[in-house]
Amino acid sequence: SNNAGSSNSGQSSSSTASAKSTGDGKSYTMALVPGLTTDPFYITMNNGAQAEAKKLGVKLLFQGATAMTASDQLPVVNSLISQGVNALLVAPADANALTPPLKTAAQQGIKVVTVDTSVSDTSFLTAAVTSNNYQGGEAAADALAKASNGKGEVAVINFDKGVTTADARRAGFMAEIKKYPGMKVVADEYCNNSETTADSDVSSILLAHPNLVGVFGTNLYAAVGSGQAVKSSGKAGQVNVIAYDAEPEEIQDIKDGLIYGTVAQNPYQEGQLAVEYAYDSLTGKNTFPKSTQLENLVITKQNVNNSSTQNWIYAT
Ligand code: T6T
Repeated sequence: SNNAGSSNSGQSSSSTASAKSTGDGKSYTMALVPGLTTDPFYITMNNGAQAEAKKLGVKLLFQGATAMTASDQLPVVNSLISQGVNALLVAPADANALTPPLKTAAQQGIKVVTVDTSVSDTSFLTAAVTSNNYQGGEAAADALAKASNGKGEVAVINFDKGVTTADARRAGFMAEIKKYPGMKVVADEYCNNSETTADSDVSSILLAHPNLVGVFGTNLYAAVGSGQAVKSSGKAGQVNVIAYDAEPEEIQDIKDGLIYGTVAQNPYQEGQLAVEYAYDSLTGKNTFPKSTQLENLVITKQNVNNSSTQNWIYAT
């Protein structure tokens, strides 16, 4: 207790007091809690959110962990609630584990907006902003079927279980791939957001299924790791990788023929909208949609160099 100005304790301090002054509509403090702070997807989202916050004169914190787990997010969320932020924009790392503190926050008048991932019980949310992840999974299945002329064995490398985006992508993929009678899913695994695990999973799958024609990596870590495994097995071009997201490395992999295509999202706009809707709610303008699903863009060698595609590439 040597410096009141740097207090993180949640006790009264000047920064806590200003974050709580909700009456004037001018000094709102919001916090964006991403899935993980080091991920280009969430970095791009933060860029969009900060741009919108600046426009509206809102203070926006960006706080989270470097691992996408509920246990890493819980202390961050709890600390922001006790600091008295006006709005929490959060990408929950689990569809259920974050619900109790988020619900408490909403009961205290904090606007809770999920962005990217969400929660199973959405009743207490101010808004939910995400991409159409089910459609993204379907689009991945169509791209994989196209790349392999509608036949062959394929694998799915999911990034996590119990995360709404991951589960929706997998569900969309599994439903759509059934429409191709020649395609068969022979492996359905989880890499826990680790490129290294995705790499070793796919290396084993390639040994067990020498006729494999394709892999769907359901986020950037799953996809980049899958691409590495295909490359080191010497099967680039023979085993088609369909990725998710549009990190610069994935875009380069498409140009190099290591990844056949990717389902790109628009995290910048997700961040913008989350701030906008939270602000609208705080200022009593309740005309925004409660649930928003943005469109994806499938990027392949065909359109990777188009000027309109360049806007979809994530920041790092
Ligand atoms: O695919 C995105 C995001 O949509 C997902 O929820 C978690 O992984 C990413 O952040 C990419 O790493």
